[in-house]
Amino acid sequence: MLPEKYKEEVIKYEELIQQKNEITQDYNGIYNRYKNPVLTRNHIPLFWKYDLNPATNPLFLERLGVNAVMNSGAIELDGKFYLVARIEGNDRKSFFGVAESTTGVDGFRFWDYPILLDDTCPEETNVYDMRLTKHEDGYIYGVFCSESKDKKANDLSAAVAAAGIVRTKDLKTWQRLDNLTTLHSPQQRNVVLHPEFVEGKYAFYTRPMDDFIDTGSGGGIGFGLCDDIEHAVIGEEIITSKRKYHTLTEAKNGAGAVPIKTDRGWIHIAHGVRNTAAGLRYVIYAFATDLKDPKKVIAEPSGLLIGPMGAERVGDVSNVVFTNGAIARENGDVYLYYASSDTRMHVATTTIERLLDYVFNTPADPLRSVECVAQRCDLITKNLEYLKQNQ
Ligand code: M1P
Repeated sequence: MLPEKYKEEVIKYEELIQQKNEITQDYNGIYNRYKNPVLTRNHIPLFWKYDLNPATNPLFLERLGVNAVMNSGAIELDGKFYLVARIEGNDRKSFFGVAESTTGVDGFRFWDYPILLDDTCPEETNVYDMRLTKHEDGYIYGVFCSESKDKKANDLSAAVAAAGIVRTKDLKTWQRLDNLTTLHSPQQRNVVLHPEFVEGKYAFYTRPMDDFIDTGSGGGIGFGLCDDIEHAVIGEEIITSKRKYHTLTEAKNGAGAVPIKTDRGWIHIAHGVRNTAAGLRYVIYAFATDLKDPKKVIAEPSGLLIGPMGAERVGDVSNVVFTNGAIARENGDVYLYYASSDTRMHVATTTIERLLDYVFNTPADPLRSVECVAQRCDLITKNLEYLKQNQ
């Protein structure tokens, strides 16, 4: 017999999954935000957390709780929306699970089992933040952070971040490949595989780092080529989107979603980090690169695209929004998936047309207050003139 409490919890769970999402009142013309997160820890199936058998769990206690569902890779397959979410257990270890929806803004439901990766790295303690690339070679690649203890450092929390690589055709069977080796960067996180060959090679956006938290001398988002995806090695990493003083990327930045191909260039949705008295603040920003040379930045709108708002500001790591997945549909609709405060997943919807307008027509950051005011005064003057003539 199933416990009565289980039946009550199933009703609450089904109500949550079937809850319709709504666009909020916030307007910026660039994208819509939504009232409800698309994935939270409450979206985790009860049978992942409870032992349902009263003989072994007479008090119906949660046995393996889940703390957060966040940073998710995203992909559309056969008209359905899939998120490969980072699920963090109460034990602090993260793993991946596939959640599926027909609308992309609500109704996400996890498949019965999380993804069990091949155990090929005995040193690996944690995995997280998978980016999903539909590559022109026919595979879907998942590139994620593979974290191990740094045994050389005299600090219990010291860790080493590397990029793990898996591939699949159906999100069900995954083949683990060698971790990425970057010859000139001791650590890597936020690595993204470009969807097309560049100069006949696999192309990765990297994030050169000297240390697990600090990027140190790493100047921004890197770009490197490799011949063999099964044993991927990158030599030179050329910086594409640079970190800049007194901007949102001052402390660090990192590639986010797989770049979106448009007729005017690749649109990149990334994250930038600055330090504050309250700790690191993570926001999402966008830029465009050249269609033929995807490392060459051709448009850099000023400022942030998405920043944490309202309840998004609070969570396990507060004041953070982070993206590692977007879906651009054939009809031009774009779904940007982002996590808030390392706790839950949201969606923002827009279109290629609006993203292109934003990326190419938002003025660039002049980098100094006085010039930023001049930029704004120029807009005000034009608007006041226009209002005078049209009222
Ligand atoms: O806690 C915020 C984010 O911190 C890391 O991002 P970065 O490597 O740019 O510092 C990641 O671990 C990410 O998972 C996390 O959301």
